[in-house]
Amino acid sequence: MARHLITSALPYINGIKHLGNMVGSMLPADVYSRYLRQRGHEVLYICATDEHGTPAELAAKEQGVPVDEFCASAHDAQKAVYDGFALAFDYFGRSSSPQNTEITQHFARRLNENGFIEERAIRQVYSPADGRFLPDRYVEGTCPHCGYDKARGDQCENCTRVLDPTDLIEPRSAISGSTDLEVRETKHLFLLQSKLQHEVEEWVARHEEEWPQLAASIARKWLNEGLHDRAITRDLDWGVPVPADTWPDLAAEGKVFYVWFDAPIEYIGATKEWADQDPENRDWKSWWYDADATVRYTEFMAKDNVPFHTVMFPATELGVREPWKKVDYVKAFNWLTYYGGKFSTSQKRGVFTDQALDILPADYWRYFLIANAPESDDSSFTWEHFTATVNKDLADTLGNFVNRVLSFSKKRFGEAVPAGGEPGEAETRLGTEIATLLAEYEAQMEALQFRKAAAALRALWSAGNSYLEEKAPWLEIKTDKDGAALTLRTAMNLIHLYAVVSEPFIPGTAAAMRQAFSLEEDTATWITPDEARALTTVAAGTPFAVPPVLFAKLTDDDLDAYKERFGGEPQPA
Ligand code: B3M
Ligand code: ZN
Repeated sequence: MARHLITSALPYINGIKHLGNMVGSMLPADVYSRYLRQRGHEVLYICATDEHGTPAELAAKEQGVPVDEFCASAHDAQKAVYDGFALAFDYFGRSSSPQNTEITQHFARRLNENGFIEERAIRQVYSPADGRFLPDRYVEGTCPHCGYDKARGDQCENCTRVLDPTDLIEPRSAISGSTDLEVRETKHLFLLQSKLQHEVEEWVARHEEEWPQLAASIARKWLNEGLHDRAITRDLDWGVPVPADTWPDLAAEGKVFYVWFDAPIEYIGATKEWADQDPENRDWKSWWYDADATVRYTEFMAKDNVPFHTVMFPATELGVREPWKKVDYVKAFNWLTYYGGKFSTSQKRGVFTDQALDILPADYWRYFLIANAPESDDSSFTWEHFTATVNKDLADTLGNFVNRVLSFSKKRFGEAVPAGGEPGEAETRLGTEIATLLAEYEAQMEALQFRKAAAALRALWSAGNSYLEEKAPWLEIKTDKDGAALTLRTAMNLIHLYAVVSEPFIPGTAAAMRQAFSLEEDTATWITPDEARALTTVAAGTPFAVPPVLFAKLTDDDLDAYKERFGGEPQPA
């Protein structure tokens, strides 16, 4: 059995994330982790809030609280939402932890010893109007590559190219909007990525064939443009301090590491946080340091984060010259749009994860988002599509099946799975179909093809409906009571199977379906296609209860109310 190390891009601390963030990182990582755990693999799913950098400082300033307090409460607020979404992290850490400080400083010292860090005097953008040096992402302007006019000084979010603030055409301060910008000289640490170009290329070449095209092509594009030496320190109060033992001058000036330097290291830092809070987890290093071939590391992220994970962080890890685990598989996502426009945190457009949970339970969102994940292309969220999907797939195909079968059986046979009848041709056919669809579902999950896995799951649910329509136990019972008992018993076995195989997608509902049956020592452990074929796990005589309606049908009034509250189409840009 493999040991699966799984991480999803660390949500930035300043504010609750929208559905687009959720579907491009944490949710698919959770679905995959749950699936692997069910299959009996050892899984370590690590995530954390990304807490350093200017946006955190500014958000704290806006609220009038110290930045550490701001981060602590913002972390708790995000964690509460993720609990609401039933994200089963093994640990959800904080990049401002002492563990991350320790490992980040260690990485920097090692990179320095190995000749990959250099102190350089640079000329940096200073804004007299703001009274401060402007960190890269607080200089805005026009991208020299694609002409996007809201490009940030660290990266153009339109064409994903990594930038320096001085590359921008017509730069301005993102804080005050001031265009009165000066360039002043100050000393910073530079990571000599150009010296690592060749090694990173070799490393990417060994992996890219296995990576999905989206991740591989972005990595390639970045390497082809050439790795540039980059400043990895900033003039901020909040961040991992430059260690004084190695760089006393810079430490005295209060320089901290750039947020993108310490954020990926927090994948390791959070694993150590996990270990430190529970002595049972003390072997954290076996996941990360000199890990053997049984450890497989999968990362989840949206496409704008790909360069940092496929090139920049691997360059750091390679330059450290210690055997730190590097990513095996990069699952990258395109954008989820809101009616074809951008979800925007800053412009508050779209649906935020806390609002989503206000409206409906997590499983509605989890299913819809994964079934429509922006895998091969961007995909668009609309309330029309959302309500139609909920009604058709969740309420009609799954929920109605479960309630119809259990209620009818209770009415005619009482509160135990009915006995009688022998499986015949229809059951054999159903068993074969189920085994085939389940094998398809497994294959798609193994390939991390979430939309296709969701389609296979939906097909499994549909197979139950077709069987029920074909056998029509409500008619059968008038002439053949044993036959009706067989049909209902078989359908109840389908419900139990659905409870197991739907768990990664809709864990809350899956638990309700499984708990409908009083089976001793029942677990959500995976069922193989061959085991599923028989449809006899739930034996005659097993007591059951009819669960409350699993999914409420959404009405036209609901649809109107959602559109009214959130806006039914994108606002003009
Ligand atoms: N926090 C994503 C962002 O803010 C960033 C991911 C870090 S992963 C190490 O865009
Ligand atoms: Zn651009």
